[in-house]
Amino acid sequence: MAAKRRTAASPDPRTDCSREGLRKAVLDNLFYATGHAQENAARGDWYTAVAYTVRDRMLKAWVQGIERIAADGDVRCVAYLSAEFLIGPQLGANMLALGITEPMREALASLGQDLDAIVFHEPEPGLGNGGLGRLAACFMDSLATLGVPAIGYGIRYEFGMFRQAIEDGAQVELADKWLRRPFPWELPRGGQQYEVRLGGKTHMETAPDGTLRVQWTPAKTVTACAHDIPVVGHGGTHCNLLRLWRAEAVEAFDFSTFNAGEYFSSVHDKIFSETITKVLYPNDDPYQGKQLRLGQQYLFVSASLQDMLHIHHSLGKPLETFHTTFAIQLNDTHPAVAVAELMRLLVDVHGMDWDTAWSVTTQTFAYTNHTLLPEALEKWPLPLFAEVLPRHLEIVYEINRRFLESVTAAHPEDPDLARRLSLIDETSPRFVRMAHLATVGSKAVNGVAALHSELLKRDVLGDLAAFFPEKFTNVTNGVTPRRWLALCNPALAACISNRIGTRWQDHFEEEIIRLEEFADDPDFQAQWQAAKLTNKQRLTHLAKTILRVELDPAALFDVQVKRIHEYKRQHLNVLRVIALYNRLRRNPGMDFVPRAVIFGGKAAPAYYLAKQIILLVNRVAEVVNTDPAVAGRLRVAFVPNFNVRSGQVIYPAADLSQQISLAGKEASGTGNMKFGINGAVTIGTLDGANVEMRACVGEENFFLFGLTTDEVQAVQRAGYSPAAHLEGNPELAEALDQIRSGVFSRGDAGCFRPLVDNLLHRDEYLVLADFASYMDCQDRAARTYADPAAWTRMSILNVARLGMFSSDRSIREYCRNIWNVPVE
Ligand code: F58
Repeated sequence: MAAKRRTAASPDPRTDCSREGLRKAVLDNLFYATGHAQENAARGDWYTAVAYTVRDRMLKAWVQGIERIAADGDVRCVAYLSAEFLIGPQLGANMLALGITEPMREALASLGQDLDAIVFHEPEPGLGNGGLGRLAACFMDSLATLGVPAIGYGIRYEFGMFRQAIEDGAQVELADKWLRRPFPWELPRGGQQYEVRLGGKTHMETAPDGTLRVQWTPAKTVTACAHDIPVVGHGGTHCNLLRLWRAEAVEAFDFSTFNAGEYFSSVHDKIFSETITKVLYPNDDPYQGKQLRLGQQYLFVSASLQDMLHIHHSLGKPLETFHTTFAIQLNDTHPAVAVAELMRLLVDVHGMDWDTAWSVTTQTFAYTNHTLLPEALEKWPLPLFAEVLPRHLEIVYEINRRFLESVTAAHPEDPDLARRLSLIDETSPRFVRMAHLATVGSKAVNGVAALHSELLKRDVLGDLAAFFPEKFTNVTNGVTPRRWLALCNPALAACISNRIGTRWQDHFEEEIIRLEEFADDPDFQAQWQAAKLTNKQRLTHLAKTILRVELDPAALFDVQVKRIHEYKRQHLNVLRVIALYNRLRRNPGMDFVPRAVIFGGKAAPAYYLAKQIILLVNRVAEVVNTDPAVAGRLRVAFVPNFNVRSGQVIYPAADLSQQISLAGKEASGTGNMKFGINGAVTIGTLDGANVEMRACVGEENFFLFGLTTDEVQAVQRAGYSPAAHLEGNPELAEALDQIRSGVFSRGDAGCFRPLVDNLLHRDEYLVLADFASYMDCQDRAARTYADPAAWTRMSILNVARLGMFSSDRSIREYCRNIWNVPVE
């Protein structure tokens, strides 16, 4: 009663969302959280004060969310296990979810502060490599928005994805010290700590009840400490949890050695423990087996499962019903050791019989695959696995023994099948195949786009899919329309909301289609174009300040931002730029649609050819941007350090989205969707989710080129000869020749030799085979762009018809078809 009376009279200063309330709270936090008075506060202090003010307003929903998970055993909770969560800057997204952006903007303006500048100041937690980690973050946003109880479990890397600098055209990696200042969105949870064992030996022991149990004597034990980040859904009522684990030494010092004077060995254990979660591995593909990485995977998996068992136990439910409390999704195979770990916890620690434990396990897990590159399938060398996880190897062997027995019994006619399906790759050296472990231990396996799921069944996991046909399914990826439209593109969002209201923000599929009827409306088209221009000016400003490259906002903004990889074919794009440049030089008076070609993306530090591609882009930019013959009609820019934050500026500014991977290589892609819902038209191959996007927007609203997956396979079977494509294509031959002879390397003829030789003699990703078709398609795109009404219509129809690519739709499908969790 008393509390109610206070609400009526004076609102709680920690939850008041009025302009005046926010203003007071920011000043209060400025003083008490940063120790600064208004006069001498720096931008970072204002950021901290605003962040704490917003966090206070999330805490009620946050605490209720945790209580709901811990108290309501009737609703199955989703546990999303992912080694990466690329959550991006939090402040803007959280204000949007709570609906307090505008009052906060006004409150800060009254204090002489600019909200946008403060939002832009926030360091970004780069806890992921790319698409896979960002997908996990979009899914967390959708789970909270749909009110599905969920915990995201992952790793709190001290150093996230490296910061990319470009020095003299080349990528340089710098450490990402995102925790230099305290991260205001996390709460360290002293109460949630679990011990995780590593290494050592196993032996049998007789339990008090007379049964034999395996005992694991580890070589080391480390503590996993929980750090919780709130994930608030749109509207602010539902809040879920992202629980990231940090490794800590069990004992800070081994005092016996310390006392003996061996200072260094005494701190060694502490250093080893804390190393486990020190740094994110920056390789997006192919997979590399490193002992520390297996340690990272196991640490977060073991701590997460112990945490779930603790929650399940606190609900008073019997262990046999664990799968009714949690549905665990394995985001790729990085957490797949969870299958063996849950078996160990149930059998070794809790004394459950193997068959019951296996039944619980296989009803708990589901596995999402994210790749079509066979070399990216994770496999661990047996000796390494045995050294880090001796008990788990025994469990894997036992799972495999039983599984292969069933394989041989079911298919006596195919004696080789057991070898192909085995969890162990018996080639020398021997490996544990993590995708096989994940598949055998899960009740569902999905790919991330329709084509990908088909190719998984046909090729990559063909034998497993034939053996478990009922497990294999598809859930096409999606992206959150909150961050990837409402937040990053306020100009277009306002234009949309003026016509169809704001309900599209959390009912995207249902509502956004209503834009279709305005596609030819001249007023709407004019507003649409104005919004795009605003966004292009924003990117122009960024390019000017950080790159000193002058872009023309009237030019066609033609953008390829994503990890740099040969299969994604940024070099196809560069060859095209060189060919355009040559055309302009040869014929300066030609009719030419001005273009700004923008690149961005990181290369894995040890990926030599990807780094050559970055250097080539920058060298081509150097030549093209300074050549008076092209007179600014063609510009090339490489935006350094592409990440979530810069993505939020780049996607909204694009006219043309480059999705040009070789068909059959990109599992889905999600950048394609982010561009699309921001009004960019796609030029792309029939790869990943491009296929479904094209079907949705209509073939007349998509620039298609290139070989299909089947054609690619046919070409490769017949014996592909890259050089053959030079004969009929003098533009291509000229471009390659220029790269080779030093035109784009300041006369150094050897500089790009590895890249050119690779294209001429190997060209695994058929760049030369698709070049002619790509050039033609680019010409079609330019002609269409020259007609603003036709282009704008395409742009509007792209947005209107991409409703299904909201991650809300993906999550509904997971809930219904995989997790068996109720959703509205
Ligand atoms: C990506 N994979 C796919 N892996 O390449 C992309 O097509 C898909 O849209 C996306 O997943 C989401 O499903 C990807 O990003 C990684 O970054 C791994 C990180 C850890 C090491 C191995 C690669």
